[in-house]
Amino acid sequence: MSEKYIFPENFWWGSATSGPQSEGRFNKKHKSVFDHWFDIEPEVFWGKVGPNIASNFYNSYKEDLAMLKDIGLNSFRTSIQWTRLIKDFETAELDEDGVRFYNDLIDECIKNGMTPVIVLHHFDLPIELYDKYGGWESKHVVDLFVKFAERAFQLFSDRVKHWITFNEPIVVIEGQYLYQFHYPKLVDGKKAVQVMFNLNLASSKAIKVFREMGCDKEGAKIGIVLNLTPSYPRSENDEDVKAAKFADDFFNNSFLDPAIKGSFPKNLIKVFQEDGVMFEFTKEEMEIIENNTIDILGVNYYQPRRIKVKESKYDESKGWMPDKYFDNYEMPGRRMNPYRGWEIYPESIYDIAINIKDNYNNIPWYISENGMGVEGEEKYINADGIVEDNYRIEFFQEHLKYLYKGIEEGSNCFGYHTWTPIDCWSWMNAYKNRYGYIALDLETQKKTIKKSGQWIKEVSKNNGF
Ligand code: BGP
Repeated sequence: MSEKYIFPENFWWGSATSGPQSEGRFNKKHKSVFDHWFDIEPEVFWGKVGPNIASNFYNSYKEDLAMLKDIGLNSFRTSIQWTRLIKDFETAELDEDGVRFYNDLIDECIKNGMTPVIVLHHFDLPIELYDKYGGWESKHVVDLFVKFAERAFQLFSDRVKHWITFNEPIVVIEGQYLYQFHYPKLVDGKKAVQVMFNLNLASSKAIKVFREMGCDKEGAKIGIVLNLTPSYPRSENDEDVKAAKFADDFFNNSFLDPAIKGSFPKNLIKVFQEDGVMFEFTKEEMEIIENNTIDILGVNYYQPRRIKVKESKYDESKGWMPDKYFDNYEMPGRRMNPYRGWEIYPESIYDIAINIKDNYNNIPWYISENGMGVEGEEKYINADGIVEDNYRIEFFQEHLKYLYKGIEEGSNCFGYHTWTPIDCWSWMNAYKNRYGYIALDLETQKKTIKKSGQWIKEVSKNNGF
């Protein structure tokens, strides 16, 4: 690898947050599943801190966006909350204050020279739609989402040229239907598989409407953000390799394939059919998925997945679970981020880049999240009051070097966004681990640029380091 890393022209140096994690619930007329969960069970959230105030972005977006400009960012991703923009979910009647807020936010972003990237769903299903219809289990909810998407395109696509249907749809399945970290913490593999199909369908239907409205003709692009966790087998032994392939199909390719190739991985469908958990679909729905693939892909990368053949006894009491086909493997000597409990393995970014190039038509893509959550950053505050987060700078540099190598070998990557610009609310972990370029004092809401914020400014200016 070379010693200077200069990235392609017009490269995106940016950062991402989401509506529910930054705005606070101010003036929001509806509750998302997370709002509701916090209202009924605040004790499950770290320090009993919920999304009510979050990072106060609803009130401070002007100052916040000016700070992002200050640290050199040229692009910024957030999400529109369905529960803020829409007053009546059935008719998609608009909430006037929601319209005003997102209009101003987008204008302000552009005024500050940052390309806005707008997501339509970041884990924030309206609770009413879960209670009434079972949320993503229901095809009616899929259609209501499409109505919401259509409204957003009508309102903002004159200025927003990069749209994302879903952020990390597999996490909805893992959190809500398999591993109990999203409300209402079900363990139901069959429903999980139906939701896998329905979320793919919702994304494709929204893309279809986007193109029917002619947004693409006005130069706008649409895609999806997937958290790719490449599965590495414990050994080259056939059984380990097969287990890793299944994990890849279930956790990554179940969205990557439909989004880019318009079809589901064959082996996965075979397993679903043989195990009696196949999703319900019509021929027409499958054609919608086939014909409405994405223009751009966002990849959130935090950690790899290490897999071995199933050795533990499968717990039948849980019904069908993907875990029937693999065990997670704790590789000896792996490097960990102890605060988040995630392995640090920057090499994966290169593997992802090459996989997209070789197996996914070298579609234009970008890193839409990469970051390191650290607890207790106060202890790194220096005499000037600045968090000296050298570990974060090193983390970014290491990942960028592998991204660079992938680009050098022809992968079509156009940007690098970190998670997150300003410390924000992290679901059940609330404000335990901080990820930002900018520190947030939760008591006073004061925001201070960290050393990594000064660092990215230089990187962005030089288009590399
Ligand atoms: C991603 C999500 C983000 C964000 C990030 C950090 O999975 O898209 O919403 O929260 O991970 O993870 P966490 O907040 O769980 O530490």
